[in-house]
Amino acid sequence: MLGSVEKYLLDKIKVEGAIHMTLIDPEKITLQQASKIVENSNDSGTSAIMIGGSTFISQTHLDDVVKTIKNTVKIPTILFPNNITGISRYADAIWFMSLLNSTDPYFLMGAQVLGAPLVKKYGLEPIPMGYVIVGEGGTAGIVGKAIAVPYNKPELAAAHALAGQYLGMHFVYLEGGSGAKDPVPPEMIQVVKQYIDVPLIVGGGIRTKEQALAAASAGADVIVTGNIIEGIDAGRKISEIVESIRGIKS
Ligand code: 1GP
Repeated sequence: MLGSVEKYLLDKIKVEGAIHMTLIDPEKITLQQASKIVENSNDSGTSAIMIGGSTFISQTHLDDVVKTIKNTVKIPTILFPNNITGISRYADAIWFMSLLNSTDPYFLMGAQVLGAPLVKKYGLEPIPMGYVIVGEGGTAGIVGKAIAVPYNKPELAAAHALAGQYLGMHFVYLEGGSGAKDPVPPEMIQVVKQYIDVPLIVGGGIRTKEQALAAASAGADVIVTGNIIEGIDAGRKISEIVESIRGIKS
């Protein structure tokens, strides 16, 4: 049985083609900023708000950020945790993820074992996702002790993604790293997409509608942007991205 958030995402991808999600890093913002950012993205057509960062976050602040976001938008809130401290009872769902190219068992299965009982206790909807760090990998790659797959080795990224699917992950995420100079190249997205049947999420360094369109045309089902919401005119930028990828079916 699929949970309601996962069903919503799958239906949206089926009907609309590639969709966009907004990533909020609670470490970087105050509550006032959170509410302003989300207000801006309210009419932008973004499909869900992901909440998570790569380093430490106070649990109280995370809870407050999630509550503020939930009071401001109707779309689902999905936790994107880097550790068990990234779990809040106030969200709708959680990417229940494993960092497939981590060299540390903690990020493959350790944190998941510690977090699973909390997910159940809080009634969060877990959405199984295989997370693969590629390219520069950014802070997520360093903190997660990943051996990042270089952009010129798309078949290796595909092998990770397929292994994730075979292990039962419902989504695969190719992560170029927040703020990456170059987003995941379309060639890598294309190769990965040929291997897997589950929806493909792509993020890291996507700043323009052209980059979003290139990723969606190559086969990304979900485009995630984080950094751009912190800039001026964020709502308009997100609308442009949403519009550019609408109707692109993989
Ligand atoms: C990071 O993929 C996301 O986890 C988003 O990256 O902040 O560069 O948009 P940006």
